[in-house]
Amino acid sequence: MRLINVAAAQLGPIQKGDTRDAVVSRMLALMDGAKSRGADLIVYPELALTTFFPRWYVEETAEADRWFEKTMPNEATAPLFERARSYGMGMSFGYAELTEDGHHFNTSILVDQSGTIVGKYRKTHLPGHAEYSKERSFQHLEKRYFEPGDTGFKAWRTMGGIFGMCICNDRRWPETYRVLGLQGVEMVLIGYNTPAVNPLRDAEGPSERLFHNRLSVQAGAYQNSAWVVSVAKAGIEDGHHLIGGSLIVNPAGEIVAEAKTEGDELLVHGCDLDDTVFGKKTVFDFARHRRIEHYGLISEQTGVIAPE
Ligand code: CDV
Repeated sequence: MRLINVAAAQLGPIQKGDTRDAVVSRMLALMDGAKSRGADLIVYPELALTTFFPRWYVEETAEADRWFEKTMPNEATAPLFERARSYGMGMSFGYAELTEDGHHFNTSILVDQSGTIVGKYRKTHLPGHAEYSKERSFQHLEKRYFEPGDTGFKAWRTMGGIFGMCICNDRRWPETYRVLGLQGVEMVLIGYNTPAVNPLRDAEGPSERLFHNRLSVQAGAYQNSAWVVSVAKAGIEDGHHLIGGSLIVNPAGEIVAEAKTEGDELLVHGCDLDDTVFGKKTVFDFARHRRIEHYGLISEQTGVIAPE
């Protein structure tokens, strides 16, 4: 048995005017709660330190730099690193990263139980659009403020297992989990900010979005025989509704814990990393069953080319 007690730390809404310090205080309160429930690892959502700023259009993108972190850890986040280290707790959270040479990424980090950043992932699948959109009832400007990530989907051996990360929209793409699965990933950590409605299609509302969240995460877990911990920033943020529905899913694809609120909420579950072995040695024993001679299109072609 290789037990890791994981805390999915869902955050409720963060308003435009909220300071980093106020957010970090809430994150620390969740970490204290996780400690009292014996957590070894705490997972926070995408862009955990700020409001979901890609919903706001600014003409000069440099004005959006105030939402970005130039270093990590930094003054605002140092208390998270210190407390996690003092608790011997691993940690993962997302933030907007501005690199020294001026690149902008939607990033997540994995911090081990000694407080060292052992993994960094930059979001690959950026949804939304780059210019102001009149057709939408609200903006989703990730393509304006971020570049597609340059890290790819890497897995890291740490904390007694093999861990990978992806961010929000990445969770909807089977390629994400499979690239991690091919590195033997045992636990995938995901953070998300998912608007409760589609700005182009009124019919797609909160229950459908929660369904797609479960569907994607459960499929990714099952098809790669890995634990998946998927954590929301939720609730009414700056007047805009984000779904909750944070999940911990086992390697059989079953939900073992699910958030009930749209506020700050902790899910804690003991995950045995050895539970990944059965699926990896049977139905999803990739080395025995995959037929890569038929998968070429997946990496050769981006969009659909229908038969004549
Ligand atoms: N932050 C995101 O990546 N959100 C997308 C929305 C735009 C659909 C998501 O996949 O949840």
